[in-house]
Amino acid sequence: MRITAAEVIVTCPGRNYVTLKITTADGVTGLGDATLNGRELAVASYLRDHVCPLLIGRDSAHINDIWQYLYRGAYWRRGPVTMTAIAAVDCALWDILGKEAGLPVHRLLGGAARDGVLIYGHASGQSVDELLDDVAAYREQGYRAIRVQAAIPGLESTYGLHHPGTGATYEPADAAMPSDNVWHTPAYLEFAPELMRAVRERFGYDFHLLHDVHHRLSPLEAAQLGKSLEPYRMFWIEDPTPAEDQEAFRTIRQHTTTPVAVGEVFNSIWDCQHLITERLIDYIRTSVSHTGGITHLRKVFDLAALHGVRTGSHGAGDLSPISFAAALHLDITVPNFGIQEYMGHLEPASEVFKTNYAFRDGYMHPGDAPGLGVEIDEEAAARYPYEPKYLPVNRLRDGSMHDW
Ligand code: GCO
Ligand code: MG
Repeated sequence: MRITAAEVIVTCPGRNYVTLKITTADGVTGLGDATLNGRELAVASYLRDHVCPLLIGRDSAHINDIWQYLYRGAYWRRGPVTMTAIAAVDCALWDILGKEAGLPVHRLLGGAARDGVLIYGHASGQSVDELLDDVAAYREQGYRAIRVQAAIPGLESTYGLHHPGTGATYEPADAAMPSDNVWHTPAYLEFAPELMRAVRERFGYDFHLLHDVHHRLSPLEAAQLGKSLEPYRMFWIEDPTPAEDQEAFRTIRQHTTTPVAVGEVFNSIWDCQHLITERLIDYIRTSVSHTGGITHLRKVFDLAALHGVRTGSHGAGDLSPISFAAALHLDITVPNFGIQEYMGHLEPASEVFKTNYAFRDGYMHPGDAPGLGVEIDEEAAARYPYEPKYLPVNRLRDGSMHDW
């Protein structure tokens, strides 16, 4: 059906989200997530100023052609801003197609290949004891896979933890200007195996254990970490080194059997081509909304399937519920699915985004509503206008900037 409108909605129900809403001549609407954390307004402008005008009058069912038109036609290919904008268009068009067909998107993708989507939750603590209590709480809720992070002794602050007293969902983008975290690798390398030992000693091995390194190590340090964690049989260590250096993963691979995941900052298949074809990683973490949408992420996942690499998409709170729903529709269909991250969203987000996915017994289910199954309440969205919100930056003790 002919596209008659394309609008960008920016809202901040706890965290900034950018949503693209496409409307057809029949009045059918489709939604896509265009949120690029910390750089949200850049994508809003890219869409409003350079993409929305190009969509008017096109056939919403020509998803492949519109994708190619926006990718090849722009001259400037790839990059987080471009690929997030294209992703939003792509997801909105799949949403429309599903609504027109009266089918959930996973049915359009060939149907479910599993009963549910295995997810992992985020346990954290300002101390090991606090972390262990949080792991217990996730186990009680039925989680079968849990990421653990805890405050590193000797450092003033550690990224990726609940702020004391804030409850289950942590929110890393906490300031109008980026604050400084101070990082010290030796303290971390000493602490990480102690932390995993404490978790396994208390809870055993009957659940998947994950950990995020946030790109902070050199290849050899990452290899040391991997070796030191081998007794705790990690599901994965995530982002051990800065992700753009694909060759670094060869070094890690040569030294440890701890599985490695990477990809939340990738935007296209070209960012992970060698990682996948040379089998240097175990899990590819690219997300639907930062990697060109369902259309492009399927290609990444298919390449991964050919080379024994499984999926483990990013699902942090800085991806909106629309993105999370799109991930679930894809996850439930792909043969090489591994796991899906689920951080959840801060409470006001549920006033703005009405979702259909459901958690049962450690698995997520995308639901059977036509399309992606998420709607936006625009009046509620307007009650939460954009606020500058940034992640902290990371420095070493001598004041130099360190990797994120
Ligand atoms: C993850 C991510 C988060 C990021 C967040 C940034 O694995 O979920 O690394 O911890 O910090 O996405 O906004
Ligand atoms: Mg991460």
